[in-house]
Amino acid sequence: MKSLRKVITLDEFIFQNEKDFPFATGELSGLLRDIGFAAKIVNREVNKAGLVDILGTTGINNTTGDEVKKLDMFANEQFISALQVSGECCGMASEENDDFVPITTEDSRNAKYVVTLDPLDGSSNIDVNVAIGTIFSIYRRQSFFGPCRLEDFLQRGSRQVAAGYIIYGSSTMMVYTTGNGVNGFTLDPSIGEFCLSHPNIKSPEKGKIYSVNQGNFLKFEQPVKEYITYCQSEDKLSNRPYSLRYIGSLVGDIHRNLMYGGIFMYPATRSAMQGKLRLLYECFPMAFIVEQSGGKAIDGTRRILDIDPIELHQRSPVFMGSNDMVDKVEEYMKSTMKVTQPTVAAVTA
Ligand code: AHM
Ligand code: MG
Repeated sequence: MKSLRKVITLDEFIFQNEKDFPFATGELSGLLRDIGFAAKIVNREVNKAGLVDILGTTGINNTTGDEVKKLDMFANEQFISALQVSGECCGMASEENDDFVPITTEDSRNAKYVVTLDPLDGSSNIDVNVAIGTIFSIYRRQSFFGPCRLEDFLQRGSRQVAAGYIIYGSSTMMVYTTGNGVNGFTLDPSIGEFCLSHPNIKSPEKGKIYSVNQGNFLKFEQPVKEYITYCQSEDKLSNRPYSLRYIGSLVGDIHRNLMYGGIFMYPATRSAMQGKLRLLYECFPMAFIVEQSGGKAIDGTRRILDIDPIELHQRSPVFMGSNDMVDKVEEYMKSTMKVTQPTVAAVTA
């Protein structure tokens, strides 16, 4: 007879794990459940994207200049309203909004947490059925009470209490961490529940995939070019050349590399010295997940999670994934810096 395994739903898992945190009051659990619920609604609309008149652009540009698609706005509104009624969160900052949104209702204004959010990342892929995703981070507020303030959002990545993503792909998954490993849940559409499918995700130590927009090659800094050339060159011992895989959808690229091992890079270019990706909405949460799965995330020379943000929509170059690959690119970045930085003797001569 086929052995039966108990299905653990996201809600059950969150509840079980709450008991492992001493003094847990259930607020963080409530918040994670609310995010999971909003994700199901967004998933329903993403699945219908080809059918209803929700596709196409609004013609409006978001804060960082990208064209906003209708589905982005729907996802943004959906997550904002889920958080507004949650009662566990005093404000949120979204990639789609210029400024943070305080929640000032009686229930929420003194709540402990703030959330940062990229409601629908990779939106240029919506029209062509490629995986897209939602990315979120949760922080404990810095201010003590009353409406949240900017300082509540401008915290370094290492202060995240939880982070996760939802991937709307061939199946829909929610992957998250509360700093105690990474777990993945697949949405079973027949029962409408996220079920634990990938417990304790560990990214392979050694990767074989590099993910980068290679069209920008000529615009990259020299050490990045050299690292890419290293990935392409033959070496039996280290299993090179590595395979290039790039969807252009951060959640999809990171999720695949988490499963198979690899490095994701969005380096600085001549025209975008800070790269493209946003520190708060994309780099911090993904770096937290990657580190919690055993990997590493840097901006070239610094640990991503140690960067102190100075503005909500700040961007950062990013290199993250399997340890051995990130170590290698860091070696290239640091060795070139040593060569190009003038020594004290040279300066004083
Ligand atoms: P978005 O937030 O406007 O959707 O842009 C972010 C996306 C990421 O998902 C992806 O990693 C990156 O942009 C791809 O950029 P490019 O097309 O320049 O390679
Ligand atoms: Mg984005």
